[in-house]
Amino acid sequence: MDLYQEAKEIIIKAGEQVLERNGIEEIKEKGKADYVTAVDFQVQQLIFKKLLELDDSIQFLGEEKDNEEIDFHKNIWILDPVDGTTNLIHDFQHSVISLAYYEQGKVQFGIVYNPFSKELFEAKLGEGAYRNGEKIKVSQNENLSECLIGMGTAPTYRQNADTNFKRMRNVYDGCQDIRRIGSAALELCYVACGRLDGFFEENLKIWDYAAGKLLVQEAGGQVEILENKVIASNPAIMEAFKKIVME
Ligand code: 2AM
Ligand code: CA
Repeated sequence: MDLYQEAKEIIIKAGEQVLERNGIEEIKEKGKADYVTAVDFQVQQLIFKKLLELDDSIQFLGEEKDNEEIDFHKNIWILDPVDGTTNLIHDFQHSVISLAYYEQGKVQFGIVYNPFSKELFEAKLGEGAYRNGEKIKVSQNENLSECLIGMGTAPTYRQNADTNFKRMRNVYDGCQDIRRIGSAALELCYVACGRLDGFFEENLKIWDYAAGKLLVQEAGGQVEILENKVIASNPAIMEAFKKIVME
């Protein structure tokens, strides 16, 4: 059995449930601006049930569950059933399922699927990154002034808004323009395929970036996780970009 192929099929199938948005009106606020809907729970449940049928020895780490028992010395599925929940609530059509498989201290493969655009981003450790079967590469822009940068607002940490927006202003002053898509996993995929030259967000969780990080690296880019900040870009601008966001 090919765990990777099977997982991919499970994710694509689960995408149908995201598209249906059944139960989207059942919204809970887990914290300030931190939402979960019945769709998030249903999709997580469906995927974990299917993955369990594949191999019941692999642990599950998922956004919508208690992950206290996870042993990082053993194998783990890392799932965000809906990355971009606020987008899904508003039918903004930029939400993805993000799944990573972690073994021997490393993410071995990552799959990010946007059911709205039917774009599937995938990467296996050491084997490159792909979008719908075609190899992808990070951009080659060398000057930050020519770069399009994705930046998250870390919406659940409103107390940091002044700092976040000041940082965003600093990046904006140094680059061509900024974008805010609302799904960290998708933004990392956009860095991987060169639509964005860089991405930054603070206070992300492992399920937001586990798959996307591998995608960027396998597409020739760099990802640094520093002080709870995720910085991703093509290698040429990394130092200049990092300097601004870490100021
Ligand atoms: P989510 O939609 O799965 O919550 C938006 O700024 C990005 O940050 C999204 O990828 C969003 O993921 C993530 N995000 C927002 N609040 C979060 C939280 N409390 N924990 C983890 N990720 C969060
Ligand atoms: Ca989520």
